[in-house]
Amino acid sequence: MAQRACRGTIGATAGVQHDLTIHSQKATHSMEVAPSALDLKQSKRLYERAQHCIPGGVNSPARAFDSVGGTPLFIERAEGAYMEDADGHRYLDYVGSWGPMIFGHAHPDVVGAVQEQAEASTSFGAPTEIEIDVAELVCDLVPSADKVRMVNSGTEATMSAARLARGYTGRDKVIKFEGNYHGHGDFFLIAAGSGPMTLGKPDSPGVTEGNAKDTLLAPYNDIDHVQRLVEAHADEVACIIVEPIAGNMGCIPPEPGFLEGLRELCDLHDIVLIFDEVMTGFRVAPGGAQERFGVTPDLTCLGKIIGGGLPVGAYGGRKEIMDYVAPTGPVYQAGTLSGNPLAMRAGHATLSKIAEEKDEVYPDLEEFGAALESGMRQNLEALGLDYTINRVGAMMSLFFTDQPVVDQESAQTTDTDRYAAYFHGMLEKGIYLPPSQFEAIFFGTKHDEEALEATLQAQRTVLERIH
Ligand code: KE4
Repeated sequence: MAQRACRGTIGATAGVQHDLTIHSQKATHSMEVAPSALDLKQSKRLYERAQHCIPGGVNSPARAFDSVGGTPLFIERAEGAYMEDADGHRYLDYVGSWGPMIFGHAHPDVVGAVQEQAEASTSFGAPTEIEIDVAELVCDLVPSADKVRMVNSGTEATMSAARLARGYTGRDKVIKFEGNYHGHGDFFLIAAGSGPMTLGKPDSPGVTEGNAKDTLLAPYNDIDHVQRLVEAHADEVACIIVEPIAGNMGCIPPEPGFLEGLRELCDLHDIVLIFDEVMTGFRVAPGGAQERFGVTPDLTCLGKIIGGGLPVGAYGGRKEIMDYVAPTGPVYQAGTLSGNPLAMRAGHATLSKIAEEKDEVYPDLEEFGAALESGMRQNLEALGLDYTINRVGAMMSLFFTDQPVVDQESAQTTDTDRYAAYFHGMLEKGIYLPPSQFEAIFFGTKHDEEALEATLQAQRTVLERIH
């Protein structure tokens, strides 16, 4: 394909060492790493080209390799649990598009549904039956969902849910947790996890004081701190939004009593409890973390798996709250492609499999996860390493710290340089992990015995080499 220079190209001066610096003004947070043993000629060429037209050469910062260094891999195709990059290297995928691929890449049910819908057009901007089918599936699977509204991303879902809580209660303040990431909505980009935490900038420029003042922060798993916040701002707090299992500091489970405590505080003070299940929804149980832990929020935000790899988000909850959403109620929210039939067909194919096969899917995911965790613990023990592993079902993290990891502060005791070396070592062994210590790994139903053995063998070799 002919390469065109984008407008305003200021002339690239190729980075001397690792192609990490295309323009002198590139952020200085990039890691300097040993050049990968992998031949990444095509990814490097594409990365160089991308940076002239796309900020950082990526359409989401989490895909950049800034915190681990090196060249982001440009992926060409994927099937099942495996992906192939532009240089023809094949990897076992533990990112899964950051969660959606619970049934593996290019599942025939999803591909077939999308192909069929595309031939009948991809979007009408009018209601369709498939949207009802998906909404009914969500309401059947998710305990808190009497009604649900489709949007196009997890960010839209959380922004809309918070606005709805404010409109329903007439209150302004939102309580969130340090290290939780709820997408890039202004009032959530404060002490945020995921990319902001990875890049060491948990608070983003551009978020105004006006927004920030209505966002109150508490450490994850610290119910006493939340109680003090609520009592200090009792009649001002519209909602508490929480990742019921944190995944954006790496994987951090809720401590016993944490979610229950939030539920009690919200009941006592008429505060809307929002579970951000964009990551955990349909992953840790058919009904997400709220089913797994038996705590039902007032509103739930969904994403990732719900779209089967196409852009879908959703928020749902108690009927009396959801009926405040336009056009039934006064809280406005809209979207040109919300619930579009193409994405709905992919979501329906995925959620139908979950509904029909849940008695096999989740035990299988638990079996793989338990075996992976046990094998990793054996590797650590054999090497005399006392690192922390957190896992809930099909999401987990290995933290390069000997501290228990229960919140953002303890997550930050991890050795991120050691993680970077681990990341690249595993990549060279054909294992694709998230390019950040502060992301969870995900696996799905296509991760089999062969994948388990390959992962554990690679890990044993790499951990030995980097210590
Ligand atoms: P999206 O707007 O990216 O669809 O969803 C935002 C979001 C909301 N809530 C939770 C709990 C999330 O994990 C996310 C997005 N997760 C990140 C990975 N940790 C997406 C990857 C990316 O930003 O590229």
